[in-house]
Amino acid sequence: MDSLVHVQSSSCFQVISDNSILKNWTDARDACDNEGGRLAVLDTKGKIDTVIDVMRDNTDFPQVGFYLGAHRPMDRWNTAWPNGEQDYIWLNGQPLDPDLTAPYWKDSDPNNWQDGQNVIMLYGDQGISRPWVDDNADRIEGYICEFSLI
Ligand SMILES: [Ca+2]
Repeated sequence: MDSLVHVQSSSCFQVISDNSILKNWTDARDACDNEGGRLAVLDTKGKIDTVIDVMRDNTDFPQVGFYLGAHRPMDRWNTAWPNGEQDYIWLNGQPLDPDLTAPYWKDSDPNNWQDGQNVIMLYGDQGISRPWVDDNADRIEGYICEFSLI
């Protein structure tokens, strides 16, 4: 299966992992917008756990990253990183809540490696339980769209 849809109380999510339609972060954001959704804003524990549960069943997960709808302000892309995780905002304009997100980061991330990491994705190389990484927005990867049900 190329994509999965899972319904949570307020949203459903579509996981895009088909090799033929992987995208960079900006194009992934636009693709979700064009479908009437948005790149996934995982700003509650319920949403995070829902998506991780979906990923557990996705055999592509270890090989493919999945962009989320969180980014550094664009005027800080590819710069040194003064504020760490606090630099990130969701596409709804809200900052990340470190108390919520801390358990999901891969060890050593977010690290803004080589000052070039501007967006957040789920990535499986450290195992499913701690899949969040900050990464380069230019990589061609999978992505997760969110559609509101309310
Ligand atoms: Ca990183």
